[in-house]
Amino acid sequence: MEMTMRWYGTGFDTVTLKQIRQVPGVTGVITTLYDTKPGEVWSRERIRALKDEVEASGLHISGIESVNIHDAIKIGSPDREQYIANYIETLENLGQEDIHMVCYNFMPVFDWTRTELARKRPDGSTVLAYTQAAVDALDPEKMFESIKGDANGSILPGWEPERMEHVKELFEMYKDVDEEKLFANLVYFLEKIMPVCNKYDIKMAIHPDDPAWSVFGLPRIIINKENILRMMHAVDDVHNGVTFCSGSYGTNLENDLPDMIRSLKGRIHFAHVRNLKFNSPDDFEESAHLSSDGSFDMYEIMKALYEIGFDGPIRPDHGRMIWDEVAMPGYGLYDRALGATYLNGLWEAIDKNAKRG
Ligand code: CS2
Ligand code: MN
Repeated sequence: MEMTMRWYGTGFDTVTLKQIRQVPGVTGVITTLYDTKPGEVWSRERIRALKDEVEASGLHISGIESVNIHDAIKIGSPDREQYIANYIETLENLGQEDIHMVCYNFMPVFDWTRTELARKRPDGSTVLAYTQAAVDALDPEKMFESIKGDANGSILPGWEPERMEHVKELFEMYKDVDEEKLFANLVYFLEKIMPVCNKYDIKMAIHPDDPAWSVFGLPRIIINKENILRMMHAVDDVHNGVTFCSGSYGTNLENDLPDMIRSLKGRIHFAHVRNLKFNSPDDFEESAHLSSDGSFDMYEIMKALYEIGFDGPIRPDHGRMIWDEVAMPGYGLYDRALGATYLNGLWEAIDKNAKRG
């Protein structure tokens, strides 16, 4: 594996490449062109400029998170052909710039959903949290309004204000899309992009739905072992792969994370590793990465990744806000750096133990 951190780009991220470079063991970043809209073609020039900037800091681009999918593709409307063609062109440009891993998601309307961006914990840190009761009581159109005040002035991934202004219309467009239709639209998209992925060896890595169940009545499919394996078989090409995000699959306590990892051997191209602390099955908060701070056994998760021979990029996922840092919720420097170091420590121990037999 290669330890990486997510970086949103100059002008969007409060964390600098120089700071990331100083986190021990981190050699790459997972980045994006944050100001492009879903459906837009990424030009080769812009990709090259991003690459040059990252490389000048002594790091390199380990993959893209995300090239977002236009709603027309998820809905399956006639204009999807144009958006798929644009996506292929973006992949072509990424491939020509020697970038080989692309993370994306197939969630309708909202990307991840949390009900609080700054829940205070006993140690004074703040974390993202989710309570089902709050979602049930909320009008989806107000969701964006209700959380944006806690975002420390940043634009949250997947929650771009321009899109959120049209939430009502978006819901309307998805009204005939059920789980089966969404799945068929995903397969349709993947079949169309596989040739360019094969040509440039680009590994597509789908991010799970977060939380791993339907919210506001919208269909959600990347939620458990059965569905993800169905997707892997439907398009049985190594370039159709997975971002294994422990914090997203882990929202459903019925998902056995190490078992899921083992069942996806050879198809995990990217890993997000973070912990959650459950206060009840439908109230959780994003704790520190350490096993003892949350509900997951992080050692078992890392060991499963090690045992399947995972060799792609891995990153700490959301971190807590600590030491008075002001940053995009989940994406401060300090707690993610602690997370990266902890995950590297687990990996070193697992590796040495395995080698000593
Ligand atoms: C990420 C997702 O910040 C996060 O929760 O894990 O936003 C992820 O980047 C996207 O779903 C992938 O397209
Ligand atoms: Mn994730």
